[in-house]
Amino acid sequence: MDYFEETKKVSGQHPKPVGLVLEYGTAGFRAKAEQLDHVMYRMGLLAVLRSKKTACTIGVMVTASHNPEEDNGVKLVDPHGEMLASDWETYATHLANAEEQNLKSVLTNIVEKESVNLQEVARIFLGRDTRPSSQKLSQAVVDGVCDLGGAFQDYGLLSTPQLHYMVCCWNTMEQYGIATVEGYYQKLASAFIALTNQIPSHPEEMRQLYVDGANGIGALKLKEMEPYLEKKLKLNLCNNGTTGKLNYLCGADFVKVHQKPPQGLDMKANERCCSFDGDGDRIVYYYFDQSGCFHLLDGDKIATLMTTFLKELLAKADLDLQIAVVQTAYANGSSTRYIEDIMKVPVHCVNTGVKFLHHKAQEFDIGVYFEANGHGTVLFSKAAESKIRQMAQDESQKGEKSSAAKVLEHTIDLINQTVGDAISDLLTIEAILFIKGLTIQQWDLIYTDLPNRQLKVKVSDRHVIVTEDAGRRAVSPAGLQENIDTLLKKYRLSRAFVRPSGTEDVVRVYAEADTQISADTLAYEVSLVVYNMAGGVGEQPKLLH
Ligand code: NG1
Ligand code: ZN
Repeated sequence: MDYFEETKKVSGQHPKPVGLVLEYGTAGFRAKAEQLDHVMYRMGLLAVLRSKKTACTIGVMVTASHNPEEDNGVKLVDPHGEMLASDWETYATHLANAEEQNLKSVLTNIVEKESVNLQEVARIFLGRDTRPSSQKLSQAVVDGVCDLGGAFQDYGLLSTPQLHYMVCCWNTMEQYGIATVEGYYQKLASAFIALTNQIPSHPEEMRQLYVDGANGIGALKLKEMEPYLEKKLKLNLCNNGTTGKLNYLCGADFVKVHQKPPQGLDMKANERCCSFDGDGDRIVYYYFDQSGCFHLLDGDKIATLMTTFLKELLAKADLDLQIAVVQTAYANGSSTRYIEDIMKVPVHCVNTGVKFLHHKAQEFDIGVYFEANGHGTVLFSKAAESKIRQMAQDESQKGEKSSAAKVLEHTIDLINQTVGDAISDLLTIEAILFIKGLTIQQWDLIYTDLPNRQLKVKVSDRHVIVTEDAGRRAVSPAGLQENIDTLLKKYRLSRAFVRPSGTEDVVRVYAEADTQISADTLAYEVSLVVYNMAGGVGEQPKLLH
């Protein structure tokens, strides 16, 4: 029998727009929703091959995260809930771009190269966000899965990290947790309750949290979870998707990039607020002070808070475990200096993209990783986890040592170790603030961010920019980096870099310096250099203040 016979018949129902070329980028495929039907179908096919290759369940998530509502996207989730292996990203790109008549040969090629056993059974878990296009696109994935005889379970609406969690649970025979949404809520809620029970009572305002749900799936899922939290936290949810548009003037990306609050959130001075992104895997916190000044606590501040908490617990429990922080070039220079010089915790800088942070963090007993945009989590090695659990359950241990080990154990259970998770991060942060008795203002004071600015430049081909050193230096086009270096000399405490985005057709520019005016001017000047040297299109960059 010709294994790929069915695909020949059905792929015609999911035609590829002529000339369309897409790439499996930092977060899978992303494009306008109407361009993606064939990609979804083909990712259904690829997921079956990946499942047969690994003899495990594979996840397929339909989402474009913080992108506009009109966009959509898809990514595959590997057996332990991690991002797809990089060789398979290349296959994904080939498969998505193959002309109809070449589909079979591209599939056969993957099977041969990877020695995929076609007799192996395949199982796929599906999830999707709340975009209007997601349901139909997810049906195209199902068509692909079914054409290659794969079994599937469609979870319907899920946050991205929930799907990662389901895949990991299933493939670990539910050692990680129960592979249902209730299982997820119960696991996280009981860890959160156990942690907050460490402190008998606290002022009412500590429990109040304002959440901007970006009008997306995170809002929906947080609402669903609320009853499990037994009123330990009073959540005021806005941008919950009932009226507003997904990610429009709201959500974590909007708040981080524009450094201002989302629309739809009525903030009063000193109130603790946070924003999710469109698929619930990022979170940033913020507040207004008495003088009306906006303070953002981004992924770097979150990483610092979590690392401080964990390091103090390790010391109390007298556990000799190595802890490290993983960041990207976008991490604020002040955070890196604080973690390295004051906290004496090693910091590693890797390429932008969660998979790079995740892999690096796996090298340590405890690896804390966060992107400045609020995507991150904490990984505990198997050995570290069992040491902690053993100590927590050892009845001969008494006093501070034993209670620190117990807190560490609950923290492990509260953190989604498969991927950054806005709900899990929210609960972890709230528990830490609660246990340490910190207000958001006190947390903010740990260090002061250097003023910074992120800009985008449109060029005709963003891949003319090639970088090295974790995206911090441009090696091409020739002379670009030298020009940036010259600009840097004009400003104090300055740092700037450019790199092609992996999720949008733009070049990203980042600059930081001693004042906001300097950071803005530097970002503008670097953008101009990019525009002039890397084939800028459309309007020239403008100086924004
Ligand atoms: P790109 O578009 O490659 O910069 C963005 C984020 C990444 C990551 C991915 C996936 C920034 C500067 N970049 O990637 O950190 O989160 O999206 O969503 O925030
Ligand atoms: Zn996201």
